[in-house]
Amino acid sequence: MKKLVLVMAMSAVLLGACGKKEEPVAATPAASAPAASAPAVTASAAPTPAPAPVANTEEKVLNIYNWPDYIPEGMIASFEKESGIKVNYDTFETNEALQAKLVAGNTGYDIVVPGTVFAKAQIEGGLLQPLDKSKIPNLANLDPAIMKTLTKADPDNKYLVPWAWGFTTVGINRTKAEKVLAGMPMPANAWDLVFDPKYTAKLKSCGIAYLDSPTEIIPVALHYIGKDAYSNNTADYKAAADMLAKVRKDVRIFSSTMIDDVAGGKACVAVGWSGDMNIAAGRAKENGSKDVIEALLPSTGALIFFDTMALTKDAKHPNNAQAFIDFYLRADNAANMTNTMNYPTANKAAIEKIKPEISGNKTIFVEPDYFSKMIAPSSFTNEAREAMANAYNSFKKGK
Ligand code: N2P
Repeated sequence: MKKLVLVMAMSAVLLGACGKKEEPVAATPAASAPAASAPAVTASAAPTPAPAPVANTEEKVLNIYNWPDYIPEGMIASFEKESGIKVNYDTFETNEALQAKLVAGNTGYDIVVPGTVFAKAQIEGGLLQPLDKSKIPNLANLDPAIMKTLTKADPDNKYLVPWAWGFTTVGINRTKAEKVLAGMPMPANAWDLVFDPKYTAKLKSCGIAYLDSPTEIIPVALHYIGKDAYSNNTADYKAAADMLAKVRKDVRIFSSTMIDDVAGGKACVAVGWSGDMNIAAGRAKENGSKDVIEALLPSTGALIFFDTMALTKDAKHPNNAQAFIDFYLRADNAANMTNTMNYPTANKAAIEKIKPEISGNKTIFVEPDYFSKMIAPSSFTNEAREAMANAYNSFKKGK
């Protein structure tokens, strides 16, 4: 019941931001996939021969490009074993890196996993191809409410299949941070820990880490200074860069794979992803550390992301890709992802298989009250994306 309420709250938030900003539609039309052949419906009593199964003539290979630390151990091996398909699994660290690959073309990848803030323009720009849904019966396991929210990026749910969702937030090693703050009280708004020089000047001695991507840092910086996280006003980006410049010297690590930095005590505060911060907390414990590590829920909200599987426009193994997507959409596999990676699944059939310590963790499955404060995904105009990249680069270079 609680989870249903959550999903409904989430849908309301995500739909609320509907149609706020539109990416200009690129000139290239989307590549079209062969139409799924629907079996003919017949009223005749005569036995109809079953349609001959279409042989999968593809070579037994599948190339997947996903985010790091996002798939349970053994999942690829078990797909390979049962399908006989050899999977090459590579990772990218930012939406920008994936976008650059897709734009350059000939990626060699069949499945990619963009965030919806980028996927919308990728669909419009013809960089992805529609799915043959007849090959993915387990799409029926997905939560219709979440699929509806995805129509903002993918109007008819033709291209995108949810992998997981989560949010960019502040992670903390409370034990180490409290020590260097030396009696200074924790702020109500956790973003102060990473954006207010009063805190960063102290916390730098135990290590401050930021995700290394304009579209992770700049939207939360805009939000922190009271602007729209998906602003279209270039002056706002200048203001965000000015704010960030004040803390630049205190930031030690820029990384999208900071789990071990946080778990191992190299960073005591981070702008990181919710699931990764929870993994870091668990890993520290496993390693025998007594430090308390937590993902925080800043009082003003955190930045939601939605990552989705899609076929590249020139995927050489679309059937193998669809077989993998179908495999991932089995309730057991989706639940395994959430249980081990600490990111919520959009798979409704998986929900009952999620461990109580995960479903009850408010920094993984946030409560409806908090959900309403969160920053819903939107999309950026090209101009805004450029302003964002400039603001981020000047921040990182320290000029
Ligand atoms: C998990 C990766 C989360 C991706 N390590 C954020 N879009």
